[in-house]
Amino acid sequence: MITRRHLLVGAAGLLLPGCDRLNRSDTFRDGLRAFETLNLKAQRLITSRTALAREYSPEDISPYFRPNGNVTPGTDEYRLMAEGGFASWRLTVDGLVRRPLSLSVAELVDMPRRSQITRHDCVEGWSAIGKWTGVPLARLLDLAGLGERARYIVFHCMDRFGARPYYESIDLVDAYHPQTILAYGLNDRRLPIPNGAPLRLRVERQLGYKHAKYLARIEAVASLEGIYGGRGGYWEDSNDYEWYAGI
Ligand SMILES: Nc1nc2c(c(=O)[nH]1)N[C@H]1C(S)=C(S)[C@@H](COP(=O)(O)O)O[C@H]1N2
Ligand SMILES: [Mo]
Repeated sequence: MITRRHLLVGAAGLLLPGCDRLNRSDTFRDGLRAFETLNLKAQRLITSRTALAREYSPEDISPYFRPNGNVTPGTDEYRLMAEGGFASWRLTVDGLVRRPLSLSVAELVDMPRRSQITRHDCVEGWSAIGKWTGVPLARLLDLAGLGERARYIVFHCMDRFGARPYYESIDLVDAYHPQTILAYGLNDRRLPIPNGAPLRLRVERQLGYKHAKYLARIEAVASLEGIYGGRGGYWEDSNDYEWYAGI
């Protein structure tokens, strides 16, 4: 991965040997100018991935947060869990991690939390503003100890479309973004079933379909190859949706 530091160190490195002599060369100066432009472009690119999504104020919250896609996993197993207030549900964190985790809702609620009021944009052409509360994904990944070969985080859901389970994936830039949270709260209440109870992903720099609901398992992987259709998500596999759905 190219970091901003690499780029800056690279630029400084160019200036070190025999500055005076080199500065007299027009070719060198042109080259340096081109490099600076490239550096600036690369830096903007990185900044745009790490920038925060806009956060709104409580007055902006939509009176009704429209549910979309599956509005329940619809299985007997899920119905039983829901009846028991999701006390028997666990989130598994595994794959390329040093310490696999199994966490209850109560344990997640006890962890450091973040709330954010953001706008959800669906490709189908609607938006809604909601207040989400949950655990920063970065916290969980640090707790599990992400392995060195890990490049993507895969979110396995409890619902399906026909035979295909819903799933999604993001890279580590988004996984460690401060607004990427696993939400158990919507508008200061427990997450309703239609919106993904007991836990759903919020990845605020991307479109609605990336925000996986009904989470059961988070898996750290080196590659998306071999996971279902290999394109990193249910809609990516079945309908050619973009894997990176930036907004
Ligand atoms: N597990 C699961 N996650 C999902 C979906 C789904 O059908 N199943 N639909 C996606 C789509 S297209 C959108 S727009 C949002 C909708 O979230 P909402 O139901 O809270 O509005 O969830 C996304 N995450
Ligand atoms: Mo959507």
